[in-house]
Amino acid sequence: MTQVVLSIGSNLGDRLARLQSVVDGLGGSVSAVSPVYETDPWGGVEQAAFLNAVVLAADPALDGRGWLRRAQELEQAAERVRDERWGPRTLDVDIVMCSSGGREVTSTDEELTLPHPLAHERAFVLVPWLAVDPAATLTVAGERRSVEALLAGLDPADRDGVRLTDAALS
Ligand code: A4P
Ligand code: MG
Repeated sequence: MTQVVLSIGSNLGDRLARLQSVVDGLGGSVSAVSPVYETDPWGGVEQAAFLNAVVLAADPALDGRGWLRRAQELEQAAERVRDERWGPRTLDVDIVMCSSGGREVTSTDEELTLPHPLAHERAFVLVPWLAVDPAATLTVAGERRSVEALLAGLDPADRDGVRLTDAALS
């Protein structure tokens, strides 16, 4: 059994519908879904605000690569065009972390880096993740850290750029 934490985001078109397509596409594998947040763009590209959420999912048949394939299929279904790095997108599905048999899976492969190398710096990942799993932990530079502490260590301006919305994924 592998469990994953997925970060999902959209800033093009019907953003909420794009996020919902992930929950629908994963169906019975989904174990929890965070609230939806509107977030200032991260990464220095001038672009519209994102909607972001975090989905927890589990599937006995998928390993890390299998999850990456599922994530890319969901992006393709949302007509994602790979254009500018960190630029606008209909749907982005990133694997924040993956665990198998209760142990965190690590990978330094460029194709699939686990845990996601930038997740700990991104309030748009940490805020929804903490909301859906207050006890969440993430390994950063070989050290297991609570998501709560990682979030507390970010620039307050980054945290303020992540705003809870009334929208909900079902
Ligand atoms: N890849 C490696 N590891 C992973 C992983 N753990 N999960 C590879 C997903 N993919 C992983 O991704 C590039 C390659 O990363 C893939 O081929 C995959 O094999 P991509 O999605 O094709 O390209 P990208 O998304 O433009 O680049 P990148 O670096 O993945 O960007 P991010 O990290 O996805 O960031 N601001 C806000 N507020 N909210 C957002 O959601 N998203 C981004 C995109 C930028 N700014 C944002 C947001
Ligand atoms: Mg991505």
